[in-house]
Amino acid sequence: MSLRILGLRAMEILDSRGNPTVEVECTLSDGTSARAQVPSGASTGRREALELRDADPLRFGGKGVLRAISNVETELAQGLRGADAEDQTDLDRRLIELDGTPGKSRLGANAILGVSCAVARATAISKGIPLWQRLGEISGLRPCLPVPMVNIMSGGHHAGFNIELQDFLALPVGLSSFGQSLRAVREILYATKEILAERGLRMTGVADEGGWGPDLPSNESALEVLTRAIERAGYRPGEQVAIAIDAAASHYHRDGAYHLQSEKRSVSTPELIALYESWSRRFPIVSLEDGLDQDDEAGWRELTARLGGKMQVVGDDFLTTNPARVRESIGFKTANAVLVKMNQIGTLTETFEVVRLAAAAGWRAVISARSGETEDSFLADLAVASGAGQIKVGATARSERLAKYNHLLWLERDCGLAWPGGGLLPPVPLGLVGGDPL
Ligand code: 2PG
Ligand code: MG
Repeated sequence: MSLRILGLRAMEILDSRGNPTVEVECTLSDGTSARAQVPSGASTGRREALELRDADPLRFGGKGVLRAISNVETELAQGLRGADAEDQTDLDRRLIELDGTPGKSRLGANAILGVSCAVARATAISKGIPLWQRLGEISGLRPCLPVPMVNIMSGGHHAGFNIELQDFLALPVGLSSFGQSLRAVREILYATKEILAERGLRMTGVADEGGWGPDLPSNESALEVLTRAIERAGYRPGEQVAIAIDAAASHYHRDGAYHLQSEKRSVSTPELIALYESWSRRFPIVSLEDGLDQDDEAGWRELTARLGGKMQVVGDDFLTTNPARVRESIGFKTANAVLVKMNQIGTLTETFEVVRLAAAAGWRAVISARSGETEDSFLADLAVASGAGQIKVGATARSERLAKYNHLLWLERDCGLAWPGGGLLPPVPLGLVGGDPL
């Protein structure tokens, strides 16, 4: 007899920033039940599916999610009662139809995603298979371990706009296992702390994703510090560990210019592209996310033409895990990689559709957490099942991040999964590693 959905419950829980978010519990006809927690971003793209919040100023400053909770327990529970839990595609289609809006704004993408994930997990448990395997059945993609793209220093929305670029990450492109890669980035995180302290940039806390949020003199200085930290930790920059940037450029783009206030200057699109080019000649950068504003289509095309041959040009706010946007971008050559965040689109089916589109176009995909995360390790299984080969979760600190990394350590040991390793990314041209002294 097929597995049916018996009931859905939801809870208003707190995320890693202490903001309310949604957790959904799904119970199946055989009595199995499982839960899934929904993350939440801070630097969100304009076209993301809607995260439904109550806007009641008397609760959590308006950030409560009781309406989303109630939507799960009433409309969604009634609408899905008796549905085939093993047919995730049909289930996600029904979720989309029940909502009935293009941006999932009536019932909330937070409510809908919670249901989509909780059903998948309950089904895995009921079938007695690991979650990554169940997600692999759904995705139809070839599973592999992901290389971790790890936050070391933060700026922008994640660190009070100390500097403008949001995320400076270490990407272990040339190590031979997930475990070794995790160790390397953890050592680089602490080497960075040492260097910052030597320069008098002590910090009392960490930024939203567990890395450091120092008051650096410029955006470029973060690249210089990170390159040195890779060396100090004993790794060869560019060869063993490279650099990824999430510029999150939409968040300081106004009136046609990018305002780098920490450096007291504003730059145009061509100037910013030239800056990235000059950085790519001096630092081992292999990935650039949201290098330009989410609406600067022409700029993205130019950026991809100029830098796409030597690095990943990744769309996050620009593409918002939206299959239609990704399809368009593939056609117009406005990027060559996509950041994949489940809650930007709201169902598992659409999330995997984006990865499949990327794979078919020869693009890369990076499975990503949000800056507001939970202790749920679902994303680790999703990354494996998608075969994307890269995961971005934040620093190797704070348990909402480590829940994913630590789970991947076990998957590496137990599941015989392929390791994409060094062949994953374009090599940094010889002679361009190390970064010139500033
Ligand atoms: C991003 C994410 C994660 P947020 O921009 O890539 O780093 O941040 O969840 O705040 O959108
Ligand atoms: Mg981003």
